[in-house]
Amino acid sequence: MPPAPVTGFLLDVSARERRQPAAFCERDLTVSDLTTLEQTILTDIAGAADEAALEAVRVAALGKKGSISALLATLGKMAPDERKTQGAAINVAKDKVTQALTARRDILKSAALDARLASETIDVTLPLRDAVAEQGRIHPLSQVMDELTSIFADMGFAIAEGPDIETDDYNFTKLNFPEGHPAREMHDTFFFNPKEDNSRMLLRTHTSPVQVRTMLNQKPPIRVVCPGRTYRIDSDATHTPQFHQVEGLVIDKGSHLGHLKWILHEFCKAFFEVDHINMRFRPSFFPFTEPSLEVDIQCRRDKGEIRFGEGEDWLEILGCGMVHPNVLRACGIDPDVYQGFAWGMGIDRIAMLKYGMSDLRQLFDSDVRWLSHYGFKPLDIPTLAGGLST
Ligand code: 2NM
Repeated sequence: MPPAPVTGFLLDVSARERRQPAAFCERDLTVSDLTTLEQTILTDIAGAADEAALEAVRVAALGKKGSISALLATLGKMAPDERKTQGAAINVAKDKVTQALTARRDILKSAALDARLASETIDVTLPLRDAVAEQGRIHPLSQVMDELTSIFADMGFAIAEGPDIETDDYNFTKLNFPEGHPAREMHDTFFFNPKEDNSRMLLRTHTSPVQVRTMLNQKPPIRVVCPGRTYRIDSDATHTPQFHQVEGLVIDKGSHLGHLKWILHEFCKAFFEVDHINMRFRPSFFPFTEPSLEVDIQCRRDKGEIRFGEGEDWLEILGCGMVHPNVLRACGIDPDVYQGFAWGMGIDRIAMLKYGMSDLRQLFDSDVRWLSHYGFKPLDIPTLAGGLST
């Protein structure tokens, strides 16, 4: 059986119901319906837990397809009288909903802000974390090298460097270590294999060959300091096969031991950052100087700490002397016109003393935990004016 023909009335109603919210068609609208709609929306507003939920309620009521907008759209089809009363009632409901939305939004906004303030607290008493670029550390040996060179540069010395691989001639012969002389055995030397002409290169056993190169290349007066890596076959608790030295050289017509003592005294005060220090000069022997001296500084050791300028102990820190005439001659300087003095000092041990390290080998371990404790910040560059180590 075919379906019964649909009457115009029924069709009309169903069409209206498809367009409009089911319970609130314009023809059915009563005061109590509007109140119910308004109540429903206000309840939804009050129940919206956050700003997104509130926005959904607003769209459902006041958006293009919202329930209140739909009611307002029906006004156009009403008789003028009806439009007046219904229009006023709907607009009152719309205003209430709008006000409720605004009030609820304010509450939710400030609640959201409170929640953020509670969860994003900053403890201003926490220590600053270094920027990535500032997390690296300068190795204490590099720091000490920088301290030494800034002290001597401040006194007017030039800084000179040379190669780690040297000739036998520059490392020994020109420094008055005669061929086959036992003095050469004082330095246990790393030699390379001999070349065809039987000469041998070596790893420099001291930085003195840099001074040889300076004397060969410059005319006096000379004031130079040479820091760098040095090598000797020696490995135990207090020696590493590679170590560091700084040597100094002054050559002029009237240079004498008094000048040398003043320079070393000023250097020690500046390096150990004390106003007063006692030094002791003892006679010694080096092939390249005559006379030769060893220098001790007075100190007190207690409980692993060392203090300078007081106490009963003496600490040997360097060797020095007047440059031997044979060395001057071998380096093209006339010893009847010029004279000079020189000194040499191991850096590793004085770095440990100054910064309270217990084991020499830690300097060469490349342990990043050790370095983050003993290392220096890259921008804290040592200067005499700004402080060497602080
Ligand atoms: C020392 C002790 C004494 C020294 C001598 C020279 C040169 F090249 F001028 F002859 N340079 N360094 C010297 C003098 C080094 O180290 C303990």
